[in-house]
Amino acid sequence: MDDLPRTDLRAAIMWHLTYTLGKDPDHAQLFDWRMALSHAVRDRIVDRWMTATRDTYRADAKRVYYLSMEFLIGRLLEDNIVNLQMTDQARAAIESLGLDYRQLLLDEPDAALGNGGLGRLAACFMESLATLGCPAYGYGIRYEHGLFRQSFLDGRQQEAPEDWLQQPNAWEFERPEARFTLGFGGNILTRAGTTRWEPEHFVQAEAFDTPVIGWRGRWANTLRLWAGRAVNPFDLERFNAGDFAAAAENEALARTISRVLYPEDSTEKGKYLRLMQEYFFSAASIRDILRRFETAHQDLRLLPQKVAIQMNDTHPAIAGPELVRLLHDERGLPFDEALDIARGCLNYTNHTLLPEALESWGEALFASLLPRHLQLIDRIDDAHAKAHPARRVSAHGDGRVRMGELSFIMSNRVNGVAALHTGLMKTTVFRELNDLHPGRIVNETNGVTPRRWVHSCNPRLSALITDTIGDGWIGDLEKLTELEPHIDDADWLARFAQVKTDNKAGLCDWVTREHELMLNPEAIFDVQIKRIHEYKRQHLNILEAIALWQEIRDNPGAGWTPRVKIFGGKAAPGYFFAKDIIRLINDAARVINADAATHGLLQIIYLPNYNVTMAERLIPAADLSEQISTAGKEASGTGNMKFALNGALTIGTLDGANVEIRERVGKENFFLFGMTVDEAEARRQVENHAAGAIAADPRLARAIEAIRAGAFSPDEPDRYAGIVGNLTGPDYFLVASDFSDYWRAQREVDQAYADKRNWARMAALNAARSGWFSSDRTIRGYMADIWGARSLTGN
Ligand code: NBY
Repeated sequence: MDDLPRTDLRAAIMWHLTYTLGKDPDHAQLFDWRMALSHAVRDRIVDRWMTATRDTYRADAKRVYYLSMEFLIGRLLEDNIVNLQMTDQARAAIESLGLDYRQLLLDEPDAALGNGGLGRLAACFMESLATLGCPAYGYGIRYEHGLFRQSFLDGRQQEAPEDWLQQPNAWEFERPEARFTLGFGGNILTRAGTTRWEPEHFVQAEAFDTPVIGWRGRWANTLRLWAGRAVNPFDLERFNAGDFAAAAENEALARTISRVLYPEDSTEKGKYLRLMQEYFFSAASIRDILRRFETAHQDLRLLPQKVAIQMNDTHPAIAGPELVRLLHDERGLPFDEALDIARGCLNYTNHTLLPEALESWGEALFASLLPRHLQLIDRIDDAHAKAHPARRVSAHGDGRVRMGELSFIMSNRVNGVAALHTGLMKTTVFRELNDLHPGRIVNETNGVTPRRWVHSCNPRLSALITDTIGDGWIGDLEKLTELEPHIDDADWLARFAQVKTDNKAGLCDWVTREHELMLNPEAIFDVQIKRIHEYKRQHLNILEAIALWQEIRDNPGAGWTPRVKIFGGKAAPGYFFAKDIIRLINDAARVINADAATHGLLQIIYLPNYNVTMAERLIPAADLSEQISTAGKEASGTGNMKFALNGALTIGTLDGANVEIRERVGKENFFLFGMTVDEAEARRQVENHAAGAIAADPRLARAIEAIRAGAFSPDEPDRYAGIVGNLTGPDYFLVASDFSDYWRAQREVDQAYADKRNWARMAALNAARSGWFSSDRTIRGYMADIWGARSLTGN
């Protein structure tokens, strides 16, 4: 057996094909080649990874721990190749083997361990933490099944299990020795003044580590995901007695904990297994953090100097009481000291103000699973009430345990994810707590990693930018402002416009291949991709499309700007209104696309199974980014940033980070419409506001009437009675009241697009001025304002 070749990538691929995959090149499939390349790339990460770990120990540096139920990673092979700056080498090696490089990259399944923005943010943060050389660990769950696969049957969403681990995962290292046994249920014993929890059921958490390499390969961190394992996997007694299924029952139950990602991203379901998952991953992570700390330190009071823990939403909130329990019950520190230490380490990011999304648990369910934690939460509440006697805000009360309050009380810093959202946190859900703890709430506006969301996904744009200003922008995105002077150069602007044209052509090819549909490449590519939600208002978008269709039919010769409306996104399986919206879009698309009268002028396509990889295809080809949530409801948005960076113009409301995007790109380069937060609040108080808006806008009235009369569901005319009833009745998200202004803004888009040159100029200004929305900038903010962490690579 030859040694593994260390420098020649092609030879390393051949080596791994033989010795890691056990395949003869003559019989190797695309999968085998991809695995062989992945292993060869992984080898090149590992040395860097181990030195980074050693450097951290040696410097005794503060470590950041990012606890998140979700990491929406997508594919990793290209990310890793790009960050190691091996793209040319990898392509050449693969092509020399007679294979197609892109095809090989596309063979990798998406790691879809998240629902949407929250999970994707965690993945961008991991990449930026490594880029900045900040010693950090991501902690989460190694779900066997990520977010479900979506397909359409007669326009209706169908869900099928996702299976990314059917194939071996080249990036992870299983750590059978890194296990913690976790308890559930049971009793609390008090003896001689000390209290201990004696759980009844036990499961083990086993670690799987994935290295995360930063830009230019200077630093690597660890993403540690926990998998459920049985303490006693197999009951030999039962097996010998002939009860084979029961013999393996323990194992099956334990594995259930990490079996599936819950697909609900906005309504709190209060499920028993969900709370088990939350405790499982939080408790395993906290134990791992303490273990690592105790290998270097004896004095637990130093913990806040060495450890910063970020809770991504309230899902890991139980980490607070668990840390207090370990310090107090298990290590014997006085309760108040344990609480102070825990609070010195913990921080909490809020991602939503929607009341129905705030986690809370019935106390009976909570006590049945975590009896000791409920007691400790009461003591935490008491300590808080003692320190702030004037007002009573508690985590436990009225028969419920509220994770938002718990997280806030247990945190050193609490942050929102965009300026508007952070302001609203202070005046709405956390008003009282903010009064008690002024200064605890801070803002850290979201960002996205430029490596994946510009450089990799948009190679044409990346090449143009690098050709213009050098490649420094990839690691320092605010350098994009250096593009501005070139925008007035007609030749340069033509090249910029050509990038979009080529990307659109590429998307057209893909849509034709995959969906047998021809898109008009001259049209505005108008894209709304995100989870389906009433507050995100995909129904506002489709209503406008229907009204536009009717208007074009009335007046076909009016010089319409052609449009392709592209939708993508999944609905939570139990969110029936969202599923109706999906079906309506598909029904309307079928009728409108078949209409010869509007052919070439208006097309609607709903791409099934939207995921990270699809976003990477769509965003570079978009002209128009739909960010049309009801003001005050979208905490930030991150898709909005990706579109702007890739030269799409936004049509949007004053919501979330749209506000900051508009400030930066300039209001003349942004299509603003709709009510402000205050106007929306006031509008809701107006009696029959929806009916009033409909009566005042004949276009809106006609579009709703078409839906009501079954124009898009002739076989079942009242199919959309629910949607129509909502739009004409309560309309909490103010679709009707914002419609007229949305229509106006859309016609401005039409006008602007007709002037190709000026459109390109506006698009280029969006790209040049959006560099602030890099997650590198966001992470620097967390490091300085929240974690007190420093870079070990001088970044
Ligand atoms: O987090 C999103 C926000 O809606 C978006 O505005 C923001 O940009 C993004 C990052 O800060 N929230 C989100 O994606 N939430 C979830 O995916 C989610 C998932 C699970 C649950 C709740 C929300 N859950 O309760 O299980």
